[in-house]
Amino acid sequence: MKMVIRWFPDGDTVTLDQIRQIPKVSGVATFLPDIPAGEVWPKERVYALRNEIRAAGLEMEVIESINVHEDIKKGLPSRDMLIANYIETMKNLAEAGVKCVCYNFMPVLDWFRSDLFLPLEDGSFAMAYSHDAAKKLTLDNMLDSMMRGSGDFSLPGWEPERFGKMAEDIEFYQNVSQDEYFSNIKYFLDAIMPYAEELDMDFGVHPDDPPFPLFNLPKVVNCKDSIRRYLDLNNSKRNGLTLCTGSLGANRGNDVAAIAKEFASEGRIPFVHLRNIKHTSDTDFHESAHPSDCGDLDMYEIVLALQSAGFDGYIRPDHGRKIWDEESRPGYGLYDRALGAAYITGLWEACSKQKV
Ligand SMILES: [Mn+2]
Repeated sequence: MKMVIRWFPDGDTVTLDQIRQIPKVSGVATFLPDIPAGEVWPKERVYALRNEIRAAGLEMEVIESINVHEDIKKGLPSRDMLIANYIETMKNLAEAGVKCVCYNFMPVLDWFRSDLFLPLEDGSFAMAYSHDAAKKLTLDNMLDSMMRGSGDFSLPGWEPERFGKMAEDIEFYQNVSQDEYFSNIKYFLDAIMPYAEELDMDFGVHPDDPPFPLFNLPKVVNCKDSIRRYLDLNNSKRNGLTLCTGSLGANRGNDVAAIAKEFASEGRIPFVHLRNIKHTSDTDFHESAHPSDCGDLDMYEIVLALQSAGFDGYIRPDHGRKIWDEESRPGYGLYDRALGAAYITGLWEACSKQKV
């Protein structure tokens, strides 16, 4: 197992030198945020980023994410050219030593929270989701609440370049069935997986976050059955899952440890986002500190399931709370994620030493 921390090259409040000092962290999960979806990531930019990270004593083996252009998701004729660009980016990344890519296939909207800084009892702040509140939002309200909530920080997946066409895209998908959507996913996977094989590059699709439908958009990966369906679209072992415990755990019907065990034992989990959440109703939750007792997920069971299934990929602590008055991008400050990393390291060691 290798531990990484997500790092934003466009003015992160957290420095590579700080990340380097978190025990057991070997690298970062990062990306080139200014390159629009569908364009090739130039080799020199990829190498410059890799060299900056290496100079700080860290590795760039995980990319999160290469965004998939909406035309690919829609299955438009332009997808072939866009997929060719995607494959060029894969080649440039592989050459620079990248081994794992986290991406998602969610239509139009990436992750969403109704509150980016909900005050908790202990004085910390966490991201929260209310399904009733979310269902009442118009698209404009939603964009406004995410942009206002994040202050001056850019949010991954909420790049302003996407906003202009969102309303039109939502309309488009009203006539796209779940089956049609999955055939568009298959087209993409069948095109890129031969290259993933050749380049020794694992792909982990990120689950829908939250796992509930909004604006009647197709859902992709939100439970064991849909994970199975997604992985069965292309049987390459490189076609895997990013096990995001918070995203899957937001649906109370999901047994995250069982999902971890089943898919890790098949070698289909290259990357894990470990985070805990506390439900306030069947659909509503706020994110919590990483330890099991702080939320509803049994992190010990999940780590044990991964280990016993032979998991040997990358793990990162996921979103942290805002603590100790830190100013940062929501979910991505230093302090609570460093606490999460230390906790995961402890759990990992304890689980591995208790095994007979
Ligand atoms: Mn995640």
